[in-house]
Amino acid sequence: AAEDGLNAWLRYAPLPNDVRDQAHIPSTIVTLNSTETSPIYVAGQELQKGIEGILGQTLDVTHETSESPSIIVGTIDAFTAAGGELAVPELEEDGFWLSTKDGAVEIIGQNERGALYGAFEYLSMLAQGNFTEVAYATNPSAPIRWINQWDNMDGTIERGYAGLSIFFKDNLIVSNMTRISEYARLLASIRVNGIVINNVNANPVILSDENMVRLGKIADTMRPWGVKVGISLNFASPQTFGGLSTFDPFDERVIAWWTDITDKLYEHVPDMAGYLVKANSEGQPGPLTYNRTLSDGANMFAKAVKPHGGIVMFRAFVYDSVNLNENNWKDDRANAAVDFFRDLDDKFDDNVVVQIKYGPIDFQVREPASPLFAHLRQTASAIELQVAQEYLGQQCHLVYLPPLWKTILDFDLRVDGEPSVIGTDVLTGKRFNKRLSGYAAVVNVGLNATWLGSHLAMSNLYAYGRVAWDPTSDPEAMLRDWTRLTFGDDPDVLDTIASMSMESWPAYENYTGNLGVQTLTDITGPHYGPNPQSMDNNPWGQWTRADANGIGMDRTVWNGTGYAGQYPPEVAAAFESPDTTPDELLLWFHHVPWTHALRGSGQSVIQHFYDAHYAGAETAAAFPRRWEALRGRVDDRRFEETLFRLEYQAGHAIVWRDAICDFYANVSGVPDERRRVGAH
Ligand code: GCW
Repeated sequence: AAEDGLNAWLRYAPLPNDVRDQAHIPSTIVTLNSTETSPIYVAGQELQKGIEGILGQTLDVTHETSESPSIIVGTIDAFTAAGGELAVPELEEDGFWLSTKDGAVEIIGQNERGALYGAFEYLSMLAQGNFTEVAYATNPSAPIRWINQWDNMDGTIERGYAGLSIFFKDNLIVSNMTRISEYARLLASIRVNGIVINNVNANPVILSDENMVRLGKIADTMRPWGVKVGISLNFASPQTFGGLSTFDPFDERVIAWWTDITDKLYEHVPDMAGYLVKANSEGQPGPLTYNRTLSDGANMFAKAVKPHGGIVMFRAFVYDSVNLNENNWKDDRANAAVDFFRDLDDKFDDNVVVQIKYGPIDFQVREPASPLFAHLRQTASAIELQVAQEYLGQQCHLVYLPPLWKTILDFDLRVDGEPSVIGTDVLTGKRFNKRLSGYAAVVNVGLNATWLGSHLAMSNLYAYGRVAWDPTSDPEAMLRDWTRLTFGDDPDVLDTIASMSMESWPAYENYTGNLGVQTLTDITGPHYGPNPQSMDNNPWGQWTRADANGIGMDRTVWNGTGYAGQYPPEVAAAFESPDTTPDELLLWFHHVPWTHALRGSGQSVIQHFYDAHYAGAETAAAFPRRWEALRGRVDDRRFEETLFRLEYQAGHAIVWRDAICDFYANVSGVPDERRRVGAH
């Protein structure tokens, strides 16, 4: 049972006999590369193991092609060289062709990584008892599909809720690679092709000689799974770690130091993916210290990795928390990213990718899409999502995130009045003709045997990979696949998990922060639990401006912080007025009286707060009851562990409801029409 946790959606649980009987698959696996470190070899092993588990059939793996039908796995080049003929539609990097027609199975990748993805796809079908004949090619929406770990060198994890790091201990990379290899397998199955292993708040000791050697081991461990490794850098390393007197990116010694470090790293990791850099943000050092621009800083690293084929992910999460003042009506942290990056669009080297959090503030329960996506026409860009539920219940609450991500990925920025949908136009690179673009997600897997500390939270990790491959993926369809793979195909289990998960983010939004006011959690500390009073008078610029008269940030151009004007004209015009701003973002863009009537329901803002909180808590209260009905249909351990979490969530949702309702009843002085608030 413990193993089920580590295998996550790759359990390869036996199908029932009557289902097994319907499977007619070839009896041999042919791998067109037998080198043990190749993804093709790994694909062969995985197919063998999966089919054994799912169907109870033991297949031979060979690398000799033959006349009899087989499951053949290889690259398109190897397949053609072996005499295979294929009318395959155009495959792009990491793409694959899967055909199960005519009793044979062809799994053909554009490269080895793609072939491995195809093997996992085929196994996912089998594991779900899906034996239909298919023949199709699929390609990734974007070349960058990465994970960011916020793991610290001492083994703790920033915003980690599932135990200590699988990568680090005592300022060293661990020497036992078991969990890292298991993680790489999961990542390969969701088509993630890169991982940055250390926290963006980076400790330079990652660059020690011993850590470079061990980084090489991690890369060797992950390479067969097609996952490339990268690291986060601390901008001040030349000084704090290298002993130089400066870290000015224009200083020759600094440039030489980084070049040397980079060359050494590539000796250990010849295919290192690149660097991730958080600079001049939340106390981190950066080029601004020396009056150099952010692009000057990014380009210094870009030039160092360029000869090795590496890229630099440079975070757009730059803001000045020292000079923000809530008493100034025009001050707004949401403006920071565009203010910092707008004029740099033609200044970045071509291997720099600006990595942009989905919204302008910080992974809130609801944010508008970052307007920076509309400003970077020449600079490569990637979106940063968060699988770690930092502001979203920290894996103690069930919150299925793809519906939230979809609000961003489906958003049309209308750049120059043309369709500019973030997922399908911008992040694919198509809209602005970019070679590099894509996705990064912050993931906080730890040593916990469920990876994320919660069985149900794993659907977010699974769906992340699928969304990065295809941003139009349907949230519920992904969830149903994940559930069948993780819990089997009992229809009640499937329906219960699917419906609870689909209701979970709307419920969480209901019992936390509504109408775009942000999550209303404790931002002075753990980002957990209700703390609406912390959402004003704080130096971080996460404000609601709530007082006796009203609530919300006035971000209009005519009277507010001007943030709405950072969007292209059509979008800016819509956000400029409360009459055309969607209700769910009303308080993000406007400061309104408590009695302001919502467009949709006609309800007042304050009454909506009350009603939404009661509705959200009610949804959460039903979760444990709905789960209870599955007793005996899910193995005891996962049943009990999940029940525990859902009961906790139901209780905590009441804590949230009452804290928020009472707080705003006091601030606004407007009572609940239905007399619930203050009366319990
Ligand atoms: O919101 C903040 C988080 C920090 C994080 C930072 C960032 C890694 O609370 O923990 O630091 O965002 O994204 O850089």
